[in-house]
Amino acid sequence: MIYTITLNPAIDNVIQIKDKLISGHNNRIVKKSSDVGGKGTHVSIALTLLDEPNICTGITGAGNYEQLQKLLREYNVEGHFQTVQGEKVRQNYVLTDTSGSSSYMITEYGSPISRSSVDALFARELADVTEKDYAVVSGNPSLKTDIEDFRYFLGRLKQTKAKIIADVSGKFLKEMLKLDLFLIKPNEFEFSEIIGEDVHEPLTCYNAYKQHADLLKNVAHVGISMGCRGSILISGGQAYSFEIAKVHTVNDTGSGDAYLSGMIYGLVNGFPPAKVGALAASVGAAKAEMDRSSGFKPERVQELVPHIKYEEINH
Ligand code: TA6
Repeated sequence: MIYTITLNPAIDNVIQIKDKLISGHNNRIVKKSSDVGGKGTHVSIALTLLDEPNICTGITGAGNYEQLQKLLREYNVEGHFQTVQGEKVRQNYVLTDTSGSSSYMITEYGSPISRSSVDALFARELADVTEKDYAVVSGNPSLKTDIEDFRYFLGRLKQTKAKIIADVSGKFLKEMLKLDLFLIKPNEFEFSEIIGEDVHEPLTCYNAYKQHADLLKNVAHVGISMGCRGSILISGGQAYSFEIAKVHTVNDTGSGDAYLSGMIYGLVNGFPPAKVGALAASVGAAKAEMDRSSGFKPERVQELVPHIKYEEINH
């Protein structure tokens, strides 16, 4: 079973304005919608759309939880979160425009995780996790979280012996790299931050990966996404770079989470690396065509896969 663990989920208030956002001007709203926010929740939505069974869990506030549940159920996902009384699901804001350029994310900090909520999560929602399962820690806990409490969470997770997938950044990713990990999927900026140098092209990222092999020796599979410059996947001694699919971007929020979901689906189902990366790129692109933060048309994914250009780079 695949468990997605979101330690700081959100409700995304998606606002689409006409043309580009101009400061000092009255930017008219064309469309408003609410959607599921937070990264692990998006992975559960994507895996469900790919017909891959999964359990959507994590820690969140009890306030607004029913609204989050309602939004998840629109994608046939049932949330199994450990809720904390006196706290609420944070509200994020995603601004997009009709020009198809990138979106703006305006996010609340949310509430820090506590050891008591971690213990409750492992006593209930994660009680049955074993070494046969996958645990996807996707999305950082609130930046207000004490790193010792995150370390405590990781210690509990390590005890389950599950195969761990990490899509976190900064100090949280540095902590997770101390564990044996099944997969990480930083973007170019998150990868640059952990290796301490700026890399933004597929081959420079791959060379940097080789130069920092010691830092990443505990990670079985490494994906690095680079926006319009595509992505690379290093897996099973092979390395490939993938171009992005040529699609009309409506809202790129959540595309990274969708990309990760395609990678997870491919790896869990034993696909060869080239097929894993092509599927991941197709899911990420299919998401970008949608106006909300999550979801995509599965049939679009299948249409895009054969057109993803890729090449082997570990010469
Ligand atoms: O990756 C997309 C997304 O999860 C949005 O839904 C929005 O909620 C934002 O990222 C949250 O990012 P954060 O890093 O604050 O968890």
